[in-house]
Amino acid sequence: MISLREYLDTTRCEEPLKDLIELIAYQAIPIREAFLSNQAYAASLNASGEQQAALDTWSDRHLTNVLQESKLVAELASEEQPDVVRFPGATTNYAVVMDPLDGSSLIQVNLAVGTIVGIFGEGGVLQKGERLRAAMYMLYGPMTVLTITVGEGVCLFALNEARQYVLLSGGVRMPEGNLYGSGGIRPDWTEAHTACIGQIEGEGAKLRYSGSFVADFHQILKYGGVYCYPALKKKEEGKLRLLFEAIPIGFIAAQAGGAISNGRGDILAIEPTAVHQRTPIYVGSSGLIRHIEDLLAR
Ligand code: AHM
Ligand code: MG
Repeated sequence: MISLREYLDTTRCEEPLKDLIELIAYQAIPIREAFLSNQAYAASLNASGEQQAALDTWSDRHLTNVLQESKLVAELASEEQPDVVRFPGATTNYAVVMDPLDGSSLIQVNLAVGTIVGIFGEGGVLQKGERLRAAMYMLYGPMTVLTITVGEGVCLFALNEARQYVLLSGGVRMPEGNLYGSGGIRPDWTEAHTACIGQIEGEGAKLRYSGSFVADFHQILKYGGVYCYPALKKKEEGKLRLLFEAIPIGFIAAQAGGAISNGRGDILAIEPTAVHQRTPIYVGSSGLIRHIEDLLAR
């Protein structure tokens, strides 16, 4: 059995980066525990008799505190916070971008949700995705699975009974496949996106969409296909965020041989201009993403 640290020791990562990755990965344990303790059980109040915080807010505060206390992070941008947070006491230059709990509307119905994180070296949080040092997500499904890349391919780890991450598979490759899921509702889709989806459905694409980007992407990573959240008629930039959702997941996709596009080109090459910038997303098998770019250009 290969632990997360043993794997990281085989990579080119420096010690503080390994420490930071491990620290973040193991926050899956308290976040998962919070699913139980934050539950609105019938006829009960929490210790102080107050309404429990929403889990996405709780996860954001928890991760922010842990990162600040670690002194391993200089700058943080979170989907749950309006502005970039700077930690003056930091001993490194790492900049972290995160969606503390993606797909949080699905917690109520006990479907899989996840935490998405990207780590830059020096230069702050407003950088192209291709400059990430590491990207990872923890998926809270039947198992807690960590998908991680440090730019040397993609590995999957699962938390075992001893609450240690153990390698499930290394050198993960995304196959060409025929699953697809698209956010937004059809009346809001552009003509180009509607035609594109009609075309790939005609070619045999099969619908899979849960409403949790992490869970939907994880399925695409394994079986191949495409996850999309397109430009909408009245919202050209779509819904998902460039920094917190698109680039960490896109970096993982690219490291697994897949691709991420805004419909015209590589999202990882976009220079971000604002922390909460949004982007249309097509992420999945590289052949299918190229095919979709061709269809959208027609
Ligand atoms: P969130 O970060 O507020 O949870 O929103 C992001 C989520 C993604 O997980 C998911 O793919 C998408 O929003 C679903 O949106 P929709 O309900 O419009 O399909
Ligand atoms: Mg999200």
